[in-house]
Amino acid sequence: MKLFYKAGACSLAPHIVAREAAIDLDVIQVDLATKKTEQGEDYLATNPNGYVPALVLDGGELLTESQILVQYLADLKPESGLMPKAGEMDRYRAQRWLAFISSELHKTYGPLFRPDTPDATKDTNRAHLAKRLGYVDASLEGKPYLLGDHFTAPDAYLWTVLGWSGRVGVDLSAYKNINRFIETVASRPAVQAALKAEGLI
Ligand SMILES: N[C@@H](CCC(=O)N[C@@H](CS)C(=O)NCC(=O)O)C(=O)O
Repeated sequence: MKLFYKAGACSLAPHIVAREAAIDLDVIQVDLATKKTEQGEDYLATNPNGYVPALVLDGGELLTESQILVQYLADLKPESGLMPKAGEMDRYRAQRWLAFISSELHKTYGPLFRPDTPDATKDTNRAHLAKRLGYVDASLEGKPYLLGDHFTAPDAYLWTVLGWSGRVGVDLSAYKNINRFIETVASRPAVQAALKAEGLI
């Protein structure tokens, strides 16, 4: 399988999940400005939407959407516990977090990176994030991870998205549980390995 990524982007979430599950992937960096892969190939021929992450399965099928890739990879190694089993209530709790992180957090951070986003829109997005991050912080009270004691795929996605905060003026200093969560996840060997592979440490 090939994972197309950009260092530190949302593609870091499936990359972390793959390493947590000990799944061997070819990781291929994409220049999002030129839409060229590190081999100089046209990335739009792989993913016509031009964004990362994209996973190309061994049979050639393309899978996209961060929240789907982390589930697909976790389900390849059910014994990893990275996604609870379908039918169990925890599965829906995990999917609920994935949907929340995608639609309430990820897509609100996105415009903060773009130079053409008006300042007023950026302020609106930061205010929206402050509300949602307050909710995340309260949800992490008394537990190390979103679902409790065990690290799961939503934790990888949340940690990745939170990591953008300093670059786009989202102040996390008020959120003690979020800050503890960031440190806990950062200390995981698979997370360190993914960061190293992406050239971030
Ligand atoms: N709907 C996609 C969005 C992915 C996305 O926003 N990727 C960003 C990086 S975090 C990207 O590649 N942006 C460049 C672009 O859209 O051209 C998902 O949930 O995975």
